[in-house]
Amino acid sequence: MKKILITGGAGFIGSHVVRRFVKNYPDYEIVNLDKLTYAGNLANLRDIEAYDNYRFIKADIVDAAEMSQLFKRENFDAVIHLAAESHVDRSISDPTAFVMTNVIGTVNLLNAAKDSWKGDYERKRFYHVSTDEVYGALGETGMFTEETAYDPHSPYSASKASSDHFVRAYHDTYGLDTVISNCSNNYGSHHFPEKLIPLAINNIKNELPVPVYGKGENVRDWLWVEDHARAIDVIFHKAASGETYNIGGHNEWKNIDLIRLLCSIMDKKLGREEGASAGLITFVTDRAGHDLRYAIDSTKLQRELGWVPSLQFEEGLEKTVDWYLENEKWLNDVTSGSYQAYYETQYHGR
Ligand code: NAD
Ligand code: TDX
Repeated sequence: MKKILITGGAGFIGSHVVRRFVKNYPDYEIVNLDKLTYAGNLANLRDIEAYDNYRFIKADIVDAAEMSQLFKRENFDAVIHLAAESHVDRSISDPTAFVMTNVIGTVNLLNAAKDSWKGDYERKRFYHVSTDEVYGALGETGMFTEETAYDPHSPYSASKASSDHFVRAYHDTYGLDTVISNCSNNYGSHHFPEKLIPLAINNIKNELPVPVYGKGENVRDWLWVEDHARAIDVIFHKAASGETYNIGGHNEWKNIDLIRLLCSIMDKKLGREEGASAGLITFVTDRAGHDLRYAIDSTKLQRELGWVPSLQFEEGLEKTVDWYLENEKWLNDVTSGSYQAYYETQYHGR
């Protein structure tokens, strides 16, 4: 029996991790803690919310006193920490929110874990979920390995890099059992439509302009979210204390090529003439400090822990489109209200 705190479980990746652990480990007690910001949505977990081994707590990781009381009361065996402000564009308009949640929130959890475990870290674990963006940007060649020096450029990646450093510092200073993974861009169901793929699906569906930053030359390495959740499962159970693993799909796409592929898939699904949706592509002002290319070398994870991605991108993208087309209510619910205001500010006049 293990009692595991998963933070950010109502978000995109967190909901896939919670679902996987609740279903695959009936003898674990899974506690999902989430503030339910604009990005958190309990509808993501409807299918598992009635499971006996699942519980939800609404709380803010920035509240140090609440985190401390919670850990003392619950006596968790492990933490899988995903709660974060996660959107680069929002970090450019409001960096402080990213420092609060991603840096202060992480330190609050580390302190609460350290204090409640009182130096006895046997069979305890603090797993921090991070991003490839901490490594900065690549040119035309090369890949990020676990040895690549940190070089974050956006307020988002700077806040994630800082949180990674704190996690390592708690391992090195206090002996806390920590693991970190740095993953590339995820895609799949339940992805909030402020990020490229779900935003483009939503706009193509509604025949709205599909905004591509700059010339669409930037490259991202895309991984199916359920492959990420499976990697987290493997690392959580098998990694040695203090380890770091990169997670990625060896699946690099220029943004413009990805959007063209998406348009073609959606033309077929929506019964539109081939090429019709590509006419919606609109080049807009580039993101400030836009990292050119990310590419993850996940050889260490494959070699040491035997994880490999399961799904080809074309197949995964088609599955993702199907999910959005079948879950119109989910999409309509999350794009009503404050989403409209965000969209107007982010893209108006761009
Ligand atoms: P998301 O924005 O979809 O979800 C974040 C969740 O955290 C939301 O449910 C939100 O309500 C919650 N949250 C935010 N602030 C909180 C706070 N102060 N207290 C408690 N809960 C709070 O993010 P995501 O895309 O699912 O990313 C999850 C994690 O994975 C993040 O740490 C992110 O940095 C990392 N990551 C994401 C990607 C990606 O492609 N999306 C890739 C690599 C790593
Ligand atoms: O409207 C858009 N047009 C566009 O061209 C948006 C929203 C994005 N883009 C570009 C910017 C990036 O090059 O598409 C690429 C992907 O953008 P995002 O979906 O915002 O993702 P990215 O900035 O790469 O960051 C993501 O991957 C790493 C997640 O949001 C992070 O949480 C994760 O750590």
